[in-house]
Amino acid sequence: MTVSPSPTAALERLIVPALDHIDLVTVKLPFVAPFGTSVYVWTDKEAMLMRLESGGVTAWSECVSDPDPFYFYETNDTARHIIKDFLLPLLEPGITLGELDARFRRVRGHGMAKATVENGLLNLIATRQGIPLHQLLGFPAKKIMSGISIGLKETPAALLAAVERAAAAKYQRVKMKIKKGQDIDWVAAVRDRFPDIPLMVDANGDYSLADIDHLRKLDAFGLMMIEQPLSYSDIFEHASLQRELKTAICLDESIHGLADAAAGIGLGACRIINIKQGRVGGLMESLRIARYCADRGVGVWSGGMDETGIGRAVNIHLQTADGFTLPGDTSETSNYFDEDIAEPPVVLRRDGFIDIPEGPGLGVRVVAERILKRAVRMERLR
Ligand code: OSB
Ligand code: MG
Repeated sequence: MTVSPSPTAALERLIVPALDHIDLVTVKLPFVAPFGTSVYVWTDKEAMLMRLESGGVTAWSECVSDPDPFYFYETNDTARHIIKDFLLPLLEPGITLGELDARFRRVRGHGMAKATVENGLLNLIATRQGIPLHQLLGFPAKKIMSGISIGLKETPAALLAAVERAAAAKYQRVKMKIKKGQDIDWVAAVRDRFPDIPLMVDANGDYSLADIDHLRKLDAFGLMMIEQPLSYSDIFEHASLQRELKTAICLDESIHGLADAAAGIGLGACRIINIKQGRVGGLMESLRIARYCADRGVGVWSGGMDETGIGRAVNIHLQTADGFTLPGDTSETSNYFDEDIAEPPVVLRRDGFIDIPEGPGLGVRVVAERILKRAVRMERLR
């Protein structure tokens, strides 16, 4: 095993700029179709956005929480509370991002809230330097792999139609949601029709160890991985399950930071990790996990939270980092929204890859009129 130097050393030396204004703007965007999972069906994305203004430069970030705690314990309201009452008071111009990171560690958990502030600062610093975010993170531009997450459908025909569209668009892998009672037969139907498509399933924690014989049936389908089959809070039982399965387990919900990734790998609970930058507390922690996994031959990919164009761009830039060897949940804007709040939309190239949006910072432009049209709450914090 190689142990690489810290992937965040240079970022930790960056200086927090003075901020003239900090705003939180919550927008509500209807999904083109309901997104069904074993835990909830979402019909729109209610995203809390942060806007930082510093010396005439504006930078946006997106809190990836939902209004509800059905996927993760944080909600838009808990994130607002933590940001306002605990994180922003620690934000002092002139300190380093390393010092800010150390201060944020006193606040236990609430990674999505922390990531919102951190993402905003990194976007602001990159924008002020006139460089794209991926370059600030220390990685050259490259074409980004695509992947789609298909929600639970009403009928197998609807599922097959969605997979058909994904295959035609050249998505590099297809993830389908499963739940108890809507799993083996549905996967079999997809596999039957698409014998070669890179396919995986995501259970969002719907099963228990009592289902081990049932879950073993998934081994027949040549899946890339099974994402979070057992409880959202478990690592230990996933290790028991992984020993019984041929298919790799990927942990999503259980991974809140580097320590959880180390536990998952050390216990043999997973062979792949889904890094959602918000869930693990930001881009710096994501880079640490990606490096830790790469040093141990464990694949990682960038998970999605049905983000608007702001959060989607963050995920795209992150995937330039070493270690992101697997296609993630990065799909076209049109998969979620008729009209996003940022331009340009994410589209797949003809080869199924995605281009990094060009320009300083995130490379996407937030359209003010669309923010106003979609805003359900605005609060000036500073
Ligand atoms: O489990 O990965 C998940 C969306 C919301 C909450 C949890 C999950 C998801 C997705 C969609 O699977 C990912 C995306 O397309 O952004
Ligand atoms: Mg998942």
